[in-house]
Amino acid sequence: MQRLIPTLRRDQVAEGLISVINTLQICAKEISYRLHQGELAGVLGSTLDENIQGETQKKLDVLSNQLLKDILLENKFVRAVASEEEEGIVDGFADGKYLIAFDPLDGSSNIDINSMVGTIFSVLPAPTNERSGADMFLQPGHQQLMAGYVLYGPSTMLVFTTGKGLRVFTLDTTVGEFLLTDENLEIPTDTCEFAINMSNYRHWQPEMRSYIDDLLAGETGPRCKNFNMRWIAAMVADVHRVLCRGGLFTYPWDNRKPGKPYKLRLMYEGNPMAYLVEQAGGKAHSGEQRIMDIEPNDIHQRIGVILGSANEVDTCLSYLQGSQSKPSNV
Ligand code: FBP
Repeated sequence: MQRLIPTLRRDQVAEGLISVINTLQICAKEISYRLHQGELAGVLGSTLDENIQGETQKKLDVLSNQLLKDILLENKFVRAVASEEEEGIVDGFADGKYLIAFDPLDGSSNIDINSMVGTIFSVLPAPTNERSGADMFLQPGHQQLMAGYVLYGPSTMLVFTTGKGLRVFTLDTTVGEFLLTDENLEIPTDTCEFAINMSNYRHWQPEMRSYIDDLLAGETGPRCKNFNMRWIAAMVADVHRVLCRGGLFTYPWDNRKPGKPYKLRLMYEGNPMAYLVEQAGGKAHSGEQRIMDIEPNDIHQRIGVILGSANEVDTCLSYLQGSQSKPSNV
């Protein structure tokens, strides 16, 4: 089986990006080790702090963030990093070519129940103009040079793209190496599976409720087929399932918190996942536009997310845009 770095060389990926992914996989192995040690490593549970998003920080959120930050900032190709756990960006090398945005441990509420979590990353070019600070990161997702995630599940997997399809590597713990296990994941165009936090039903727009109502109506409803639902409560794991066998994942607009209608973050959740999904033949939309075309206004900006099997994303959008003629059998 092929190892990570030779695969990238074969794909003629730029040396700087190879160096960055190499650094990321070093961090991933360390985080994976701590997670698999679980309670034995004494890192489960929460800190007494909240992150800048107002969410309780898990000890492993803090540890993963520190690891990624420290190790990435030693890489001479890294100009700066932005993290879910950091209010501002952290500068690296002044002549570094790349900006890395990451969610160090997505789905961290799953840690204490020994369920799946992951690290999500997005690599952008460092601007050559006068831009500095957080402004450097404010580029639309279609500028990403590389994006991916590490899924810490029963096995640890590294899934990423440099714009030439999706590569999937699995950590072989006997040799401590990521080995290529899938060359080119592709998302089926149609699906019978969806992922949404149903407990928010009453907070959604009527159009989203109507779309979900029709999925739930099954084969006797307007969609004329039965749909199954899955919700792992970690975007990284839900998107991984969508990449592996199709599906629709959404975290839509809701009105739970006045002025804060979205949950997921653009720079280190929406954009990297959108890049992967599109590379796998799927679609990723905010409900208003293609996610990768959004011009960001803040490194912690939140957006709506609807992604997955292309035809199902289109159907969902047709409800949201009020243009659906009741589908017969999509
Ligand atoms: P964190 O990165 O802070 O854990 O939050 C993001 C997230 O976990 C997503 O991965 C997931 O889709 C969503 O929150 C789950 O939200 P909910 O609490 O509604 O199930």
